Amino acid sequence: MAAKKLYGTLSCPATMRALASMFEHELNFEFIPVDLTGAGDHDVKKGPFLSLNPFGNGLLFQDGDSLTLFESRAIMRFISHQYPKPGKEQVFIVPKLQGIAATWIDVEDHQFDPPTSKLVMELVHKPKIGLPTNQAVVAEEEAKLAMVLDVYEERLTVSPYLGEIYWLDLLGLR
Ligand SMILES: N[C@@H](CCC(=O)N[C@@H](CS)C(=O)NCC(=O)O)C(=O)O
Repeated sequence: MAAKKLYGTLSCPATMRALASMFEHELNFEFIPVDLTGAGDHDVKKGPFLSLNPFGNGLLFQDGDSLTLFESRAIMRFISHQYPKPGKEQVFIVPKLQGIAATWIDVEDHQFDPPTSKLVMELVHKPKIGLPTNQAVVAEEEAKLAMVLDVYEERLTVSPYLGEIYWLDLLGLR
C-alpha cells in the first residue's frame, strides 16, 4: 500500500490539528514541509499542489493513492472513522450523537478559532517580527472569545464533553 503523506507547515494550527490526529491514531506517515511564502520545493500556490488543494492553504493529506483531503477537521474526522482506536470511541454511530459532535466541531471552527487565530497573530506573531500589536483588535477579539468561553462553560455544566451528552439524556431517562 502506498504511504500516507501529510503536507503542511509546523507553525500552522491546521497542520498541528491533522498531526495530532495522526499521532493519536499511531499512523505511519511521511511529513512533507511546505513553505507558505511560495519558496522551497512545494509551492502551495502553484501547479501540482494547487490542483489537489484548490485554496492553496498549505495543508494536504494523502492516504496512499486512494484519497487526498484538505481541511484539517475533515482530515481528523476521516482518520477517526478509517483508523478507529478500539475501546477509545471517537466516532459516534448514533445519528443524534453524530449531530451533536458535528455541531461542536463546527462551533470550534466558526466561533472559537477565528478570534483565537487573530489574537495569536496580534499577541505572538506580530511581536516576533517586530510589528506593533493592534490593541483595538485585541480588545475586540478578546470580547468575542470570552463569549465563546462562556458558552463552553455553560455547555459543560450539562454534558461531559462539548460534543457529547450523558447517556441517560440520550436514552431519555432523565
Ligand atoms: N480551514 C483550513 C485552514 C488552513 C489554514 O489556515 N492555513 C493557513 C496556514 S495556518 C494558510 O495556509 N494561510 C495562507 C493562505 O491561505 O494563503 C484548515 O483547517 O485546514
